[in-house]
Amino acid sequence: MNPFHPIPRTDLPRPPHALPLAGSAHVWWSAAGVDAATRARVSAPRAILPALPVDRPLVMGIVNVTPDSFSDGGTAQTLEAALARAQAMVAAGADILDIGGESTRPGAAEVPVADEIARTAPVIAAIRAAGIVTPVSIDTRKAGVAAAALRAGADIVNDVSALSWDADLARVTAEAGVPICLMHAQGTPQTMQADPRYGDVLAEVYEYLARRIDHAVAQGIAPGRIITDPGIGFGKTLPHNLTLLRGLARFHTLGAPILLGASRKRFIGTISGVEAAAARMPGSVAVALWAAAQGAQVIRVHDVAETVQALALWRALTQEAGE
Ligand code: 7PJ
Repeated sequence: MNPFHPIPRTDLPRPPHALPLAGSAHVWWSAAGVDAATRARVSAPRAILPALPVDRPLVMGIVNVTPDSFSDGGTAQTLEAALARAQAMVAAGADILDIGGESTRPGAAEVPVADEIARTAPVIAAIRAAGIVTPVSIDTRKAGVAAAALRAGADIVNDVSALSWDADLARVTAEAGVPICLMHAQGTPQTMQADPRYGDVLAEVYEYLARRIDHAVAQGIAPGRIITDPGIGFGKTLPHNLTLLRGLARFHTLGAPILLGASRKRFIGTISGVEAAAARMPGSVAVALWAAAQGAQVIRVHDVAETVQALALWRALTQEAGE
Protein backbone atom coordinates (compact mmCIF):
# COMPACT_ATOMS: atom_id res chain seq x y z
CA MET A 1 0.00 0.00 0.00
CA ASN A 2 1.30 3.46 -0.86
CA PRO A 3 1.94 5.84 2.05
CA PHE A 4 -0.53 8.64 2.72
CA HIS A 5 -0.23 11.34 0.06
CA PRO A 6 -1.53 14.76 1.15
CA ILE A 7 -2.79 16.98 -1.67
CA PRO A 8 -1.07 20.35 -1.13
CA ARG A 9 -3.29 23.39 -1.70
CA THR A 10 -2.74 27.15 -1.61
CA ASP A 11 -6.13 28.44 -2.76
CA LEU A 12 -8.04 30.74 -0.40
CA PRO A 13 -10.22 30.95 1.58
CA ARG A 14 -9.55 27.65 3.31
CA PRO A 15 -12.35 25.26 4.20
CA PRO A 16 -12.94 24.38 7.90
CA HIS A 17 -11.15 21.02 7.59
CA ALA A 18 -7.93 22.64 6.26
CA LEU A 19 -4.76 21.97 8.26
CA PRO A 20 -1.30 23.48 7.65
CA LEU A 21 0.96 21.22 5.61
CA ALA A 22 4.00 20.57 7.83
CA GLY A 23 3.51 23.82 9.74
CA SER A 24 3.31 26.00 6.63
CA ALA A 25 1.59 29.39 6.77
CA HIS A 26 1.00 29.03 3.03
CA VAL A 27 0.25 25.44 2.07
CA TRP A 28 -2.70 23.51 3.50
CA TRP A 29 -4.28 20.11 3.02
CA SER A 30 -7.72 18.71 3.66
CA ALA A 31 -7.78 16.52 6.75
CA ALA A 32 -11.43 15.46 6.30
CA GLY A 33 -11.71 11.73 7.04
CA VAL A 34 -8.02 11.33 7.96
CA ASP A 35 -7.02 9.56 11.20
CA ALA A 36 -5.58 11.56 14.11
CA ALA A 37 -2.05 10.10 13.89
CA THR A 38 -1.71 10.93 10.19
CA ARG A 39 -3.20 14.39 10.76
CA ALA A 40 -0.62 15.14 13.43
CA ARG A 41 2.27 13.74 11.39
CA VAL A 42 1.46 15.62 8.19
CA SER A 43 0.56 18.93 9.89
CA ALA A 44 3.34 19.25 12.46
CA PRO A 45 6.00 21.91 11.85
CA ARG A 46 9.52 20.66 11.11
CA ALA A 47 12.24 22.71 12.75
CA ILE A 48 15.69 22.46 11.17
CA LEU A 49 17.55 24.78 13.54
CA PRO A 50 16.07 26.96 16.30
CA ALA A 51 17.12 30.13 14.44
CA LEU A 52 15.23 29.21 11.26
CA PRO A 53 11.51 29.87 10.70
CA VAL A 54 9.27 26.84 10.18
CA ASP A 55 6.24 28.36 8.46
CA ARG A 56 7.73 29.35 5.09
CA PRO A 57 10.14 27.80 2.56
CA LEU A 58 13.80 28.52 3.31
CA VAL A 59 16.28 29.41 0.59
CA MET A 60 19.61 27.59 0.63
CA GLY A 61 22.28 29.32 -1.47
CA ILE A 62 24.82 27.13 -3.26
CA VAL A 63 28.46 28.10 -2.79
CA ASN A 64 30.54 25.75 -4.91
CA VAL A 65 34.22 25.76 -4.05
CA THR A 66 35.57 23.66 -6.88
CA PRO A 67 38.43 24.90 -9.08
CA ASP A 68 36.14 24.86 -12.11
CA SER A 69 33.38 26.91 -10.41
CA PHE A 70 35.37 30.18 -10.56
CA SER A 71 37.16 31.45 -13.62
CA ASP A 72 40.45 31.99 -11.77
CA GLY A 73 42.62 29.10 -10.60
CA GLY A 74 44.44 30.17 -7.42
CA THR A 75 43.38 28.96 -3.98
CA ALA A 76 43.42 32.40 -2.30
CA GLN A 77 41.37 33.90 -5.13
CA THR A 78 38.94 30.99 -4.96
CA LEU A 79 38.54 31.58 -1.21
CA GLU A 80 37.88 35.28 -1.74
CA ALA A 81 35.43 34.65 -4.55
CA ALA A 82 33.55 32.08 -2.43
CA LEU A 83 33.38 34.48 0.53
CA ALA A 84 32.13 37.29 -1.75
CA ARG A 85 29.49 34.95 -3.14
CA ALA A 86 28.39 33.95 0.37
CA GLN A 87 28.16 37.62 1.42
CA ALA A 88 26.09 38.48 -1.65
CA MET A 89 23.75 35.56 -0.97
CA VAL A 90 23.24 36.62 2.63
CA ALA A 91 22.49 40.19 1.48
CA ALA A 92 19.99 38.73 -1.02
CA GLY A 93 18.15 36.86 1.74
CA ALA A 94 19.62 33.36 1.85
CA ASP A 95 18.51 31.42 4.96
CA ILE A 96 21.26 28.78 4.69
CA LEU A 97 24.58 28.63 2.81
CA ASP A 98 25.52 25.25 1.29
CA ILE A 99 29.28 24.88 0.86
CA GLY A 100 30.52 22.13 -1.44
CA GLY A 101 34.03 21.16 -2.54
CA GLU A 102 33.28 18.08 -4.63
CA SER A 103 31.25 18.24 -7.82
CA THR A 104 28.60 15.53 -7.81
CA ARG A 105 27.42 16.39 -11.33
CA PRO A 106 26.93 13.42 -13.66
CA GLY A 107 30.33 11.98 -14.62
CA ALA A 108 32.28 14.00 -12.05
CA ALA A 109 35.45 12.46 -10.61
CA GLU A 110 36.00 11.86 -6.89
CA VAL A 111 38.01 14.42 -4.92
CA PRO A 112 40.52 13.24 -2.25
CA VAL A 113 39.45 14.06 1.34
CA ALA A 114 42.43 16.36 1.99
CA ASP A 115 41.68 18.43 -1.13
CA GLU A 116 37.99 18.67 -0.27
CA ILE A 117 38.83 19.85 3.26
CA ALA A 118 41.35 22.39 1.91
CA ARG A 119 38.65 23.82 -0.35
CA THR A 120 35.75 23.99 2.08
CA ALA A 121 36.90 24.45 5.71
CA PRO A 122 38.76 27.76 5.05
CA VAL A 123 35.69 29.18 3.29
CA ILE A 124 33.48 28.32 6.27
CA ALA A 125 36.06 29.79 8.68
CA ALA A 126 36.21 32.95 6.52
CA ILE A 127 32.40 33.21 6.51
CA ARG A 128 32.37 33.07 10.31
CA ALA A 129 35.37 35.45 10.59
CA ALA A 130 33.43 37.93 8.43
CA GLY A 131 30.67 37.93 11.04
CA ILE A 132 28.09 36.04 8.96
CA VAL A 133 25.83 34.11 11.34
CA THR A 134 23.68 32.46 8.64
CA PRO A 135 23.54 28.68 9.14
CA VAL A 136 26.03 26.83 6.93
CA SER A 137 25.66 23.32 5.55
CA ILE A 138 28.52 21.22 4.22
CA ASP A 139 27.71 19.35 1.01
CA THR A 140 29.84 16.23 1.37
CA ARG A 141 29.67 12.44 1.50
CA LYS A 142 32.77 12.20 3.69
CA ALA A 143 33.17 12.12 7.47
CA GLY A 144 36.55 13.87 7.45
CA VAL A 145 35.25 16.75 5.37
CA ALA A 146 32.13 17.09 7.53
CA ALA A 147 34.17 17.01 10.76
CA ALA A 148 36.52 19.75 9.49
CA ALA A 149 33.56 21.83 8.32
CA LEU A 150 31.77 21.49 11.66
CA ARG A 151 34.96 22.57 13.46
CA ALA A 152 35.16 25.60 11.16
CA GLY A 153 31.60 26.63 12.03
CA ALA A 154 29.18 24.62 9.85
CA ASP A 155 25.78 23.72 11.34
CA ILE A 156 24.27 21.12 8.99
CA VAL A 157 25.53 18.09 7.02
CA ASN A 158 24.23 17.67 3.47
CA ASP A 159 25.00 14.15 2.21
CA VAL A 160 23.98 13.25 -1.35
CA SER A 161 24.73 9.59 -0.53
CA ALA A 162 22.34 9.42 2.45
CA LEU A 163 25.06 7.87 4.66
CA SER A 164 25.89 5.16 2.09
CA TRP A 165 29.35 6.42 1.06
CA ASP A 166 31.33 6.81 4.30
CA ALA A 167 30.46 4.60 7.26
CA ASP A 168 31.93 7.21 9.66
CA LEU A 169 29.69 10.10 8.65
CA ALA A 170 26.78 8.95 10.82
CA ARG A 171 28.99 8.95 13.91
CA VAL A 172 30.41 12.42 13.15
CA THR A 173 26.88 13.76 12.64
CA ALA A 174 25.44 12.05 15.73
CA GLU A 175 28.28 13.24 17.96
CA ALA A 176 27.94 16.83 16.74
CA GLY A 177 24.16 16.66 17.20
CA VAL A 178 23.61 18.57 13.94
CA PRO A 179 20.87 18.13 11.32
CA ILE A 180 21.67 16.00 8.27
CA CYS A 181 20.06 15.93 4.84
CA LEU A 182 19.67 12.41 3.44
CA MET A 183 19.33 12.52 -0.36
CA HIS A 184 18.26 9.74 -2.70
CA ALA A 185 20.56 8.81 -5.58
CA GLN A 186 20.61 5.79 -7.84
CA GLY A 187 24.25 4.83 -8.43
CA THR A 188 27.20 7.18 -7.96
CA PRO A 189 27.84 10.50 -9.75
CA GLN A 190 30.17 8.70 -12.19
CA THR A 191 27.57 6.22 -13.40
CA MET A 192 24.14 7.45 -12.26
CA GLN A 193 22.90 8.90 -15.55
CA ALA A 194 23.88 5.86 -17.65
CA ASP A 195 20.46 4.16 -17.65
CA PRO A 196 18.45 4.92 -14.51
CA ARG A 197 15.40 2.65 -14.08
CA TYR A 198 12.58 2.32 -11.59
CA GLY A 199 9.34 0.37 -11.46
CA ASP A 200 7.55 3.17 -9.56
CA VAL A 201 9.99 6.01 -8.98
CA LEU A 202 7.88 7.85 -6.37
CA ALA A 203 7.30 4.71 -4.28
CA GLU A 204 10.90 3.52 -4.57
CA VAL A 205 12.48 6.85 -3.63
CA TYR A 206 10.04 7.12 -0.70
CA GLU A 207 10.89 3.63 0.55
CA TYR A 208 14.62 4.28 0.15
CA LEU A 209 14.39 7.50 2.21
CA ALA A 210 12.33 5.73 4.87
CA ARG A 211 15.06 3.05 5.12
CA ARG A 212 17.84 5.63 5.28
CA ILE A 213 16.00 7.52 8.05
CA ASP A 214 15.78 4.24 10.00
CA HIS A 215 19.49 3.63 9.38
CA ALA A 216 20.44 7.15 10.55
CA VAL A 217 18.33 6.76 13.72
CA ALA A 218 19.93 3.36 14.39
CA GLN A 219 23.31 5.10 14.16
CA GLY A 220 22.32 7.56 16.90
CA ILE A 221 21.05 10.53 14.87
CA ALA A 222 17.93 12.07 16.45
CA PRO A 223 14.81 11.65 14.24
CA GLY A 224 14.11 15.39 14.58
CA ARG A 225 17.50 16.17 13.01
CA ILE A 226 16.86 14.42 9.70
CA ILE A 227 16.01 16.23 6.45
CA THR A 228 15.01 14.29 3.30
CA ASP A 229 15.56 14.98 -0.39
CA PRO A 230 14.41 12.98 -3.46
CA GLY A 231 17.63 13.91 -5.28
CA ILE A 232 16.51 15.54 -8.52
CA GLY A 233 18.89 14.55 -11.34
CA PHE A 234 20.75 11.91 -9.34
CA GLY A 235 20.11 8.76 -11.36
CA LYS A 236 16.85 10.06 -12.86
CA THR A 237 15.53 10.59 -16.37
CA LEU A 238 13.38 13.58 -17.28
CA PRO A 239 10.13 11.62 -16.62
CA HIS A 240 11.53 10.43 -13.26
CA ASN A 241 12.32 14.03 -12.23
CA LEU A 242 8.86 15.22 -13.25
CA THR A 243 7.11 12.38 -11.41
CA LEU A 244 9.06 13.18 -8.22
CA LEU A 245 8.28 16.90 -8.49
CA ARG A 246 4.58 16.25 -9.12
CA GLY A 247 4.43 13.89 -6.15
CA LEU A 248 6.77 15.83 -3.85
CA ALA A 249 4.14 16.29 -1.11
CA ARG A 250 4.07 12.52 -0.52
CA PHE A 251 7.43 12.86 1.22
CA HIS A 252 5.76 14.86 4.01
CA THR A 253 4.44 11.53 5.26
CA LEU A 254 8.06 10.66 6.20
CA GLY A 255 7.66 13.29 8.94
CA ALA A 256 10.88 15.13 8.06
CA PRO A 257 11.58 18.47 6.37
CA ILE A 258 11.88 18.22 2.57
CA LEU A 259 14.84 19.79 0.77
CA LEU A 260 14.68 20.18 -3.00
CA GLY A 261 17.61 20.89 -5.31
CA ALA A 262 16.62 21.44 -8.93
CA SER A 263 18.49 24.68 -9.61
CA ARG A 264 19.96 24.89 -13.15
CA LYS A 265 19.81 21.12 -13.54
CA ARG A 266 19.85 19.33 -16.89
CA PHE A 267 16.09 18.66 -17.05
CA ILE A 268 15.41 22.41 -16.92
CA GLY A 269 17.64 22.87 -19.95
CA THR A 270 16.01 19.94 -21.74
CA ILE A 271 12.46 21.21 -21.24
CA SER A 272 13.25 24.86 -21.98
CA GLY A 273 15.77 24.25 -24.75
CA VAL A 274 18.40 26.30 -22.87
CA GLU A 275 21.79 24.63 -23.15
CA ALA A 276 23.86 26.94 -20.90
CA ALA A 277 23.36 26.06 -17.21
CA ALA A 278 23.96 29.69 -16.20
CA ALA A 279 20.97 30.74 -18.34
CA ARG A 280 18.51 28.40 -16.58
CA MET A 281 17.52 30.81 -13.77
CA PRO A 282 13.91 31.41 -14.92
CA GLY A 283 13.16 27.69 -15.17
CA SER A 284 14.84 27.16 -11.80
CA VAL A 285 12.64 29.83 -10.22
CA ALA A 286 9.56 28.13 -11.71
CA VAL A 287 10.55 24.84 -10.08
CA ALA A 288 11.31 26.64 -6.78
CA LEU A 289 7.76 28.03 -6.76
CA TRP A 290 6.43 24.57 -7.55
CA ALA A 291 8.41 23.08 -4.65
CA ALA A 292 7.13 25.83 -2.34
CA ALA A 293 3.55 24.98 -3.32
CA GLN A 294 4.25 21.34 -2.47
CA GLY A 295 5.26 22.50 1.01
CA ALA A 296 9.02 21.95 0.68
CA GLN A 297 10.93 23.37 3.65
CA VAL A 298 14.26 24.10 1.93
CA ILE A 299 14.93 25.10 -1.68
CA ARG A 300 18.55 24.81 -2.79
CA VAL A 301 19.42 27.39 -5.45
CA HIS A 302 22.22 29.22 -7.26
CA ASP A 303 20.12 32.35 -7.90
CA VAL A 304 19.24 33.52 -4.40
CA ALA A 305 18.03 37.07 -5.11
CA GLU A 306 15.71 35.93 -7.91
CA THR A 307 14.30 33.04 -5.86
CA VAL A 308 13.80 35.17 -2.74
CA GLN A 309 11.94 37.79 -4.79
CA ALA A 310 9.71 35.18 -6.42
CA LEU A 311 8.95 33.57 -3.06
CA ALA A 312 8.12 36.93 -1.47
CA LEU A 313 5.33 37.36 -4.01
CA TRP A 314 4.22 33.75 -3.67
CA ARG A 315 4.07 34.18 0.11
CA ALA A 316 2.00 37.35 -0.12
CA LEU A 317 -0.44 35.63 -2.48
CA THR A 318 -0.82 32.46 -0.40
CA GLN A 319 -0.84 34.00 3.09
CA GLU A 320 -4.17 33.59 4.84
CA ALA A 321 -5.98 36.65 6.33
CA GLY A 322 -5.32 40.37 5.97
CA GLU A 323 -7.04 42.51 3.35
C1 7PJ B 1 21.92 18.46 -4.61
C2 7PJ B 1 22.80 18.51 -3.54
C3 7PJ B 1 20.53 18.21 -4.36
C4 7PJ B 1 21.09 18.13 -2.03
C5 7PJ B 1 23.90 18.79 -5.37
C6 7PJ B 1 23.96 20.36 -8.51
C7 7PJ B 1 24.56 19.07 -8.10
N1 7PJ B 1 22.40 18.35 -2.24
N2 7PJ B 1 24.05 18.71 -4.03
N3 7PJ B 1 20.18 18.06 -3.05
N4 7PJ B 1 22.62 18.66 -5.76
N5 7PJ B 1 20.65 17.96 -0.78
O1 7PJ B 1 23.71 21.27 -7.72
O2 7PJ B 1 23.71 20.46 -9.75
O3 7PJ B 1 19.68 18.13 -5.25
S1 7PJ B 1 25.26 19.04 -6.44
